[in-house]
Amino acid sequence: MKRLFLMLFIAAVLSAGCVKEPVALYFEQPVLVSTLSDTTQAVFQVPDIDSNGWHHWDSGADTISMSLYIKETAGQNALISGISYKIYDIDGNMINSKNESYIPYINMNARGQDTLSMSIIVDEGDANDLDDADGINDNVGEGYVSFNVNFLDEKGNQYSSVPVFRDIKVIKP
Ligand SMILES: [Ca+2]
Ligand SMILES: [Ca+2]
Ligand SMILES: [Ca+2]
Repeated sequence: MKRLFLMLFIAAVLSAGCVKEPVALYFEQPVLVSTLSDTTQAVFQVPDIDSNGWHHWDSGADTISMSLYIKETAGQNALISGISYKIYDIDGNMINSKNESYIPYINMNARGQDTLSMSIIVDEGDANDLDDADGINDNVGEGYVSFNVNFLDEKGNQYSSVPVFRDIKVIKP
């Protein structure tokens, strides 16, 4: 009889624990936090190859590789499907964006960490947009680049990390 009472007690405790389950579900999604390895202003030296000024469709461009340190903080496995970046002018207008997909996806274990790199390309068109946005057409401009890490949980739900920003500048070399 005592044993039966004990079993009922345990069952009661277990079922009481289940009541909290909907709250726990909220925590079942992976969370990826990303930080830039280098947060200093990145200076792009974009050549004006034909010397007619920076223009869209002209071939001058500069590329800088940027590294993102990525950490899973919610204790859930994740799959990284890609990184996207956006370039903004000094007023916050988006002037370009690019996605890099990882095939196959990169496994990120719960509480795991990884470092991923992405090449940021600023061409003459981007350089001209950044230059002109500050109101002075002087072949110097500033803006921002933002990064999002795109990932899935083990059920296939898709998420994106909170974007991180880095200051950028364009000059003619
Ligand atoms: Ca040009
Ligand atoms: Ca210009
Ligand atoms: Ca300018």
